[in-house]
Amino acid sequence: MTDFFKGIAPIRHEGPETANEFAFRHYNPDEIVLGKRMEDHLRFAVAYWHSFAWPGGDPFGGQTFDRPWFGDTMDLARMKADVAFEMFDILGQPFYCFHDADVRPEGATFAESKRNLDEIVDYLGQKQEAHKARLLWGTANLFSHRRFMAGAATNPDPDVYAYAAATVKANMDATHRLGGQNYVLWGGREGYETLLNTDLKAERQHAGRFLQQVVEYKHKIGFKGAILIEPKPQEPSKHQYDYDVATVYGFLVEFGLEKEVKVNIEQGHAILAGHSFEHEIALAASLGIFGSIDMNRNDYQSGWDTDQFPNNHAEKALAFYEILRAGGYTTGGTNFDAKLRRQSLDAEDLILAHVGGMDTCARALKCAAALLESGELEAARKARYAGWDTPAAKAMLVGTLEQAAARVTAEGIEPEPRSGRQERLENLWNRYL
Ligand code: XLS
Ligand code: NI
Ligand code: NI
Repeated sequence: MTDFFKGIAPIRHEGPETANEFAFRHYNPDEIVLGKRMEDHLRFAVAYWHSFAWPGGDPFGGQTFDRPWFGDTMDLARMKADVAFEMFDILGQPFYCFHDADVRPEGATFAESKRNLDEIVDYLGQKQEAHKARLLWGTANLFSHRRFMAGAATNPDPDVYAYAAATVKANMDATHRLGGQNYVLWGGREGYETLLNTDLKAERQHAGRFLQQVVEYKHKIGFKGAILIEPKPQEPSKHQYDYDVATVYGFLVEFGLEKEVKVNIEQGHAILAGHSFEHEIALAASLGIFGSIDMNRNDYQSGWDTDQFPNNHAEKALAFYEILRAGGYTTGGTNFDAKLRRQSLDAEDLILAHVGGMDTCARALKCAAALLESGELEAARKARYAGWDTPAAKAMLVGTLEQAAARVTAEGIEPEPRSGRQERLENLWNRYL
């Protein structure tokens, strides 16, 4: 035991009326929602990078957090893992996620970095045996080190492609060994700053081939989890090749991977792309590529990916409604890709940020489930498209343009505009919040 969280007992569900800060008001793992335990619906994960590796810097200043495990020795990496699992025990969430760079010190050579990773993965494996938390997904950090400044798989230097391949292979092996349920690729540097020095066509081809190789390797080692791409439109790159769900889907089809790869959708990234979170989820579900989510929120004025903890259940309810409508997660989950504000220095802040985030999501899930169960919104949606249930309408979709056109004169069609009833449906939503 470390003494980082000293005195903080495991968080329990006490209900909405409790005055206890260190309690769940809405998250009740065993409560049944639409026939399934809440824990199994939400599948919460803690992100190692924000909670245990991030020092609290911003573009104007460095480290604000003073954590006893900061540093780059293996002993400190083990202490970090100890603290992480102590937090997982306090929160009781079933999963966590990491990048290689979060859990192990960088070595002087690739071989040393790999040795460090393997050693810490053994340690995490022992931790998993003694504790509840399991790996939701692993990933490689292909964006922090300067070697990746011009991209990983899309780097103009083929040596960096090789280095990225070695890094991803090591991380897929690590994820597989820990029984991870997914492997994520976020292409933070897979894009460009200026077209003046960029061969856009070659870079996209290399990224596509890289992803095919990842999928081939997954099958070779018998990894049963899902491969997930995490779309983001920009930041750090000016233009990123995996802009949003629609762009990623086009990319997957181009490289024959739409049946092999799904998406990990992040709230903040959806907003940066000019979409709503629920739009991205609904689109992915309709394309058959919905995998998992990174839960957070942006600051709505700054226009950055600020990775804040969610605190607005009404907003998240729309997202969970789409997840429920899609049948829920399979291998995916709700990963808090969220970090404290840099002034939130205390161990308590780390716990309470997650408690608030988990409660926000649980409350959102309950609202979404109640509305789905009532069938009211689905009935309204169905009624709006009811015209398509007629044989004449269906026939148009298999016939020709001329046949569809001919109906207008033959049947004397003059379309009758109908209300979309948006405000009525918004009022309906509000009754369930
Ligand atoms: C950054 C991304 C990153 C991925 C994992 O914006 O969200 O944290 O989730 O590499
Ligand atoms: Ni993310
Ligand atoms: Ni992000």
